[in-house]
Amino acid sequence: MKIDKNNISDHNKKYKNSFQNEFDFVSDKLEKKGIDIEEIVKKVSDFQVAIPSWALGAGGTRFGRFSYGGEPSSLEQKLQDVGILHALTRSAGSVSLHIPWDIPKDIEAIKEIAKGNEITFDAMNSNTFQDQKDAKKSYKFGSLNNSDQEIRDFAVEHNREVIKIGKELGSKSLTVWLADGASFPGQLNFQRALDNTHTSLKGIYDTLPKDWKMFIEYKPYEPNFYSTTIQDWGTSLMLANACGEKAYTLVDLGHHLPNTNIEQIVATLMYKGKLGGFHFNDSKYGDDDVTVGSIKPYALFLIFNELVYGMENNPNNPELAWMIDASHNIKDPLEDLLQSIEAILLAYTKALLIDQKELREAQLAHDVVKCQEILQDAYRFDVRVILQAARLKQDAPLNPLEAYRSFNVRKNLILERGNKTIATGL
Ligand code: PSV
Ligand code: MN
Ligand code: MN
Repeated sequence: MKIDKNNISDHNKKYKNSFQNEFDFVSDKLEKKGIDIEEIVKKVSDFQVAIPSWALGAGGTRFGRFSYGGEPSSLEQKLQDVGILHALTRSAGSVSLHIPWDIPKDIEAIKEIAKGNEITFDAMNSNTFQDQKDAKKSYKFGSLNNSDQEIRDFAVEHNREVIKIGKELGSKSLTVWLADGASFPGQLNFQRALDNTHTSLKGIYDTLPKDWKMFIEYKPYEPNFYSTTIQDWGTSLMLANACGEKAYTLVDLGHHLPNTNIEQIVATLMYKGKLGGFHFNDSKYGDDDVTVGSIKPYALFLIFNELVYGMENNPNNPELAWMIDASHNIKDPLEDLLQSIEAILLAYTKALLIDQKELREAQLAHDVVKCQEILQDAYRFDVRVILQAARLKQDAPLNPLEAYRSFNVRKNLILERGNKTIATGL
């Protein structure tokens, strides 16, 4: 199943007039504020977010999994799905693979399919939180932090293997997320667990190719409910600093305790040039992984304000590896990803509207009310037509979700792949 370009142009013809009226109106309004809409449109069209291979099927919870028809059951099909998202948005031009779920059987063939779908390979993810069939060692009591040297070596070796596969595919980074921790007090010696994690990460880092980066993810709890060895951004940053200049912290929006000020964490990491990766999702309670922007869109906007500021003012911080890390169990996974992409771009665009000079002046004048007005004025501005303009410029549909439905994408995927499908992944 591929998106037919003729369908896209028919779709756009249908909406072209109303789009143009709206665009002219918004462009005029922004001009009065001294903002060049074309500059914003350009930035929005350049923004690319990676799609994780494990979000293309319906996710499950520990209470069950409800499969969704037409889910991809092979890496080839996952790439096709990302190709569909990219054709509909032009903002999803890369995929993030998880090994061993996505081990390519024929590297060259996989690269060809990716190329045909205009997809590149973003960060590779290792998996030391599950035991694979017939595995020689078990991660039940930890992987990189394990008290058993042989298990640590086994986990380090797996990460090296992931780097090797990634190198062949053209990826340039490795993301390490660990489930390592303890479920009960006394189970683990915190200092030894941290020291083991440090040594193991260094063992992985030392085999990283010159032009690669390593991203260290943190998470306060789950699957362990008493302690997690890399529990927060401070621990991640400490380990990244201990590994070296190619190691960075990765912020996943769902990996914070409720009400944490994530925008401040982002600012702190960028100030030190150590924010490497970013996982988008939304949450109400914990690592809920629900659709981006579905619960706290204003918080997302405030985070983007810091990201935009950092991208403009912290040249020491590398370009960020953006990824959606959401998966859920009831929606069509592709529709959900389209909603997430839209929410990310909306928050980014609104953050681009903030007049940073004016904000700085208001801050220096301690005009607290004005500061808030400046932020909220940008947040309340309807920027949807700017996203449409970015898509139109790249021959993508003005309304991706509607196009997805009217092109009968899911129906065709079900016809091709069947109704009772299960994708590999979480
Ligand atoms: C588990 O919490 C998790 O959601 C992490 O965020 C990882 O990035 C992802 O799974 C894949 O391992
Ligand atoms: Mn994540
Ligand atoms: Mn997570």
